[in-house]
Amino acid sequence: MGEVKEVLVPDIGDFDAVDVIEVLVAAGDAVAKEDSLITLESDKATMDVPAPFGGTVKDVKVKAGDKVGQGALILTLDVADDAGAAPDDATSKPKPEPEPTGEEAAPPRGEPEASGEAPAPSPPERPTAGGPAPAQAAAETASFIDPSAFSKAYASPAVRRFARELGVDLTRVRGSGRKSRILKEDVQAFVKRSLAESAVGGASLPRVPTIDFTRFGEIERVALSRIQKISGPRLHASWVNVPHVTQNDEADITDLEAFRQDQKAAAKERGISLTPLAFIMKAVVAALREYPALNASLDSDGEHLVLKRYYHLGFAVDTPGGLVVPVIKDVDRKGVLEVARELGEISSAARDGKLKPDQIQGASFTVSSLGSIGGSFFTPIINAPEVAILGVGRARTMPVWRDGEFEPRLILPLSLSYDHRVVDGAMAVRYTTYLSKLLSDIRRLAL
Ligand code: CAO
Repeated sequence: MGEVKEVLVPDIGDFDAVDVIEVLVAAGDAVAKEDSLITLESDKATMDVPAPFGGTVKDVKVKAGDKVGQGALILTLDVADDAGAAPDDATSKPKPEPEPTGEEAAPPRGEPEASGEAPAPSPPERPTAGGPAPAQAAAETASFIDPSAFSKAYASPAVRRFARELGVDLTRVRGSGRKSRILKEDVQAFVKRSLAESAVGGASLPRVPTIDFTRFGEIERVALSRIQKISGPRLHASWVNVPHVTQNDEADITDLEAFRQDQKAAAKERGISLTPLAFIMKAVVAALREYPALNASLDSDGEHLVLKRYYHLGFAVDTPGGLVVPVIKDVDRKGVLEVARELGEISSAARDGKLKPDQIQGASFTVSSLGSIGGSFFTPIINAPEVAILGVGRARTMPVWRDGEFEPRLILPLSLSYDHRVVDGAMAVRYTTYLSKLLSDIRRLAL
């Protein structure tokens, strides 16, 4: 059994009572000289206190949440005989680490580089040639923290080390810890996100600046939902990979609406909510039959179009957890009432989070209807590798010039986004014109 030594909080510059935010060791742990023991946090920064010598932790005297000042007892160490240099002063300077910039390898301004009398803290990467001699270590323990380096640190040295190992520029990482401190998980999330982004198209994209909004006012950070985390990268992949063009058009659904109102009560008796969307889906499929290139996917060889002989329509559902896109299969083989029934059942399963895997797969074309909420035209993002998506806005009664006079007509806004590699503008507008005709005269749907 070696000698038991106390490890005290070293001089921490102008700060006299700082929070202990992490205790990195426990009784019984073997620590080497310079291993981090605890992490302290002031108003502006965090730093680790390293072990001044190696040994076995005997008794930890602080816990997370304590406030400590210079000279406070951190822990006692059972110092092994061969534990390396054991300075007389049982404190070791904390290790604030400067931001990982190009200046990192250089000693702090005005500090002699590797001098035995180094007065200011140095980053751990700095060559120590086997560690300082006892006299130097003693001199270092008597030194002050450089307050400017301290105030620059927004992550613990352990996290900085972790970030450096992964080549992560911490200035681009948003901290989720208290006072926006960057945690290890933030670095991991940043790496994951970067990998996902670079997988999109292989090229790196210009970056949106990372801003500390707390500089401008109060903020609240809310976690994205599971669905948002899944759908976000897919939407992004489509947006950056597929050259989108959106064709806006309108359909006069006055007659369709009159027919729907006529049928609504009877449908309701059968437990079916007969909304315009069921008619729109039937019309979409009839138009896809005329323009099969919109019910297709670009082959991964980039030289073929895969035309689908099935008509499975995805439809966007707004759920409490975010956007999901379930699928109604074989819309061409179902009647309007059957489609309406499935729309109701599947969208409530989606809202309850009860969709089965086969209900969210296999779409050949997607419809995104915001009509029950409001709005007119918008740019829906293609559900790639599909090549087109129809956005539907809210129908409004508008004055329409017909037979020499204005008539109030119910007009439905339509927005078709298409992959311009596959569909050209002429085909897109032919498709929406055809679709508009079908919706304006639903007798055509029966043909
Ligand atoms: N114009 C005017 N009224 C419309 C309409 C339109 N285009 N579409 C629906 N309505 C009306 C319906 O007729 C119904 O009224 P009535 O009961 O009087 O008939 C009411 O709005 C509610 O419809 P609904 O929402 O129950 O049914 P729906 O078939 O129109 O829509 C669904 C189903 C699942 C598509 C919808 O609930 C939904 O989630 N929409 C949001 C989709 C979305 O978020 N898209 C964006 C994706 S990109 O972020």
